[in-house]
Amino acid sequence: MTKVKACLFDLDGVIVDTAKYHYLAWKRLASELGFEFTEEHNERLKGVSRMKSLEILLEVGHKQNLFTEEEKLKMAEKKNNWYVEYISQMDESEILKGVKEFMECIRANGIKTALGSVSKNAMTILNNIGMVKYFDTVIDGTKITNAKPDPEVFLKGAEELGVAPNSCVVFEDAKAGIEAARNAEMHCIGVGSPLILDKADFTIMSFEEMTLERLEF
Ligand code: B16
Ligand code: MG
Repeated sequence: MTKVKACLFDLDGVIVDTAKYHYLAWKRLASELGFEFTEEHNERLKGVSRMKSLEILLEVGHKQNLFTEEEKLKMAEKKNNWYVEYISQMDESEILKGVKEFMECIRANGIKTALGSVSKNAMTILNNIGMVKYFDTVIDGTKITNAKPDPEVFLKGAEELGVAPNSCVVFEDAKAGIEAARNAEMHCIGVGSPLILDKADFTIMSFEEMTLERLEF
């Protein structure tokens, strides 16, 4: 049995539900481009990088190959400006249930913690919700070159913590993130539906279900 020495947390969908703000901003862009973008479409963007998300959105609207790289960068910037406006209103009331209690418990028991997010806005969010102090290290979209499912974000986190990958567990809400954890050869707990996150070791619906005892593999 392996005893876990470090927990790596995804941000969007695990610590806070920023997916709703990403959705609002992408929907607004789609609407400007003249097509509908539904919540079901939005599922495909979870854990995916900003530019890859734009490609998926354009595919949904049958508008791929219509724009130059420069135009696409402008669109992504526009979406991000709206998103930044939405997240500037966030505060600690948006931290998902049980997250703080679980993190306090593991840290008190000597388990290290890292953030592993591909978002370039991760530090803004952590500052707004007052959670910077809960992490021994933060790896975000400004520190990596390869988005999930590439394992870079989690491998970098483990390296900075000085913990071997097989003693790490990743908490993830997205298929791409679970795949990244698997590619890093780490344990993985899905946050969300077991039907969607079927490659996780097990899933929880909320951190209120998590205990120290469940961190043994
Ligand atoms: P940004 P995570 C991801 O964060 C989101 O799930 C994904 O929807 C978003 O496109 C991506 O960050 C990039 O975010 O545009 O803020 O740089 O789930 O890895 O914490
Ligand atoms: Mg996520």
